[in-house]
Amino acid sequence: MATNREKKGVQSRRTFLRGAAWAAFAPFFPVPAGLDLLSWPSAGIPGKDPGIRVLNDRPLNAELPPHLLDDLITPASRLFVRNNGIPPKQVDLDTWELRIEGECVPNPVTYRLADLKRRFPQYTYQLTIECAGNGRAEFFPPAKGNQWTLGAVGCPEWTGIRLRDVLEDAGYTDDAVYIGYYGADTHLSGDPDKRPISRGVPMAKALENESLIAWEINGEPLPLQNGYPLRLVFGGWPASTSGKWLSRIAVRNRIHDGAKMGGQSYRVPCHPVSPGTDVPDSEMCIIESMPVKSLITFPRTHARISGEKRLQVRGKAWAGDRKVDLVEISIDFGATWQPAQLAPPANRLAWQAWSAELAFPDTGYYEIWARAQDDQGIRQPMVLPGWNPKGYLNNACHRIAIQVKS
Ligand SMILES: Nc1nc2c(c(=O)[nH]1)N[C@H]1C(S)=C(S)[C@@H](COP(=O)(O)O)O[C@H]1N2
Ligand SMILES: [Mo]
Repeated sequence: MATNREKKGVQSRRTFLRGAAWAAFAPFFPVPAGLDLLSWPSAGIPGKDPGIRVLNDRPLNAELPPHLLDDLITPASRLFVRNNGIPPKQVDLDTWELRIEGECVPNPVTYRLADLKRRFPQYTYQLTIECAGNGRAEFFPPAKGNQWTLGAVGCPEWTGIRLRDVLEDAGYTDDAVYIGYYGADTHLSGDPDKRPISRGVPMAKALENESLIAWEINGEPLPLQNGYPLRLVFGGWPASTSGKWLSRIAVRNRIHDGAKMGGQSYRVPCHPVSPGTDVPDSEMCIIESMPVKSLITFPRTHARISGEKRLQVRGKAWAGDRKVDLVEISIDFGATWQPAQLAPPANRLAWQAWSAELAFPDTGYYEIWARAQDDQGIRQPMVLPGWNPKGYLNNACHRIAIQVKS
C-alpha cells in the first residue's frame, strides 16, 4: 500500500510532467530532433561550467549534461556536486587536521595537512565517482530525492596519499571491519550534533592501492564544493563513500553506523521487489561496487548531421570495481549492434573511452544506443533495472536522438 508520502511523490511528479520540465526527461525519452525540448538552465556555480544543471541549491546538487562529460579526464569545472549539508564556510589550511580514531585504533592520531603531504608517498590515479542515485529521475513510482538524470558521474585525476598508509601509520587492531568518515560540513538544520552524512567502506576496499585521501583534482586544489581541502576517493563505489571536507576517520569493529548508513539511504532491497513496494529497513542491503554503465558524450542529443551519412560517436564506459570489456552501439532500437573501439583504462577504476564509426542507411530520424559489458559478461539493461525505494543503481542504456539530413 502506498503511504501518504509516496502518494505526494506521485502527485508532484504528475504536476512536474505537465510543466516545461519535460526537458529533464529528454535524455531518456529522446523526442523528435525537430523539437528541441532539451535545455539545461544555466546555474552560475562559481568554478563550474555554465552548462551545469542545478537540481537543488540548499543543499547544492548539480549535474552535467552528457555532452559536457566528453573529456577523457573530467575537469574540475565539469565534476558534479552532491551535497547533503552545508560545506564549511572557512577552511584554514594551516590548522586543518585529520584524526584517525575508532574502536580499532588504540592510540588515536591527529595529522596536520602538511604532515600528511610530507610524511606519506603521493599517488595520482584517475578514478570514477558516480552518485548511486544517478538516473533516479527515470524510476516509477518516482523515488524521492534529487532527480538526477545522467550526469552525476565523473572521472578526474586525483592526487593524494593512500588511506592504507595512513591507517597503518596510526595503527589499528585486527578486529577492524569498516572505516567511517566524518566531514566538516554541517547539517541543514544547523544542529552541530547532527552529521549530514557519515559513511564508509569495508576494510578490504579501504586498503586498496587506489583508495585515496586526496587534496588535488587534475593538479589543482579540490574545488570547495567537491571537498576542499581533503577528501576520500573510492573509485567504482557509490560516491557517497568518498567523504568530502574530511576531518576524521574511524576504524570500526562493526559496519559503520554513521548518518546515511542505515534505513533506506544508499541501500537497496536485498531481494528484488515489485515497483512501489514498501520495503522494511531490515530487508535493505548496502550498495557496494557500482554496476556497468556507459554514456554517449558526442554528439549531444538532438544533433543534426548532413552531407555524408556517417558519424563518429564517442563516449565513456565504467563498471565499478570491474573493467569494461565491450561497448556496442545500435542505431535500430537494439535490433542490431556493432562493437565500438574501446580504450583500456588509464589505471584500475578509471572509466574507459570508446568510439564508433556509424553509417546510416538512409536520411531521417535515428536513436543511437550504447551498451557496455563488464569483464564478468554482465551488460547494461536497455530498460530501467530493478525498482528500489530510493531509486538507486539505474544503469539502463543511454540513448540519444539525431537527425540525418541529405
Ligand atoms: N562530507 C560529505 N561528504 C560527501 C557528501 C556530503 O554531503 N558531505 N556527499 C556524498 C555523496 S552522496 C556523493 S555522490 C559525493 C559527491 O561528490 P562530489 O560532490 O565531489 O561530486 O560526495 C559524497 N561525500
Ligand atoms: Mo551520492
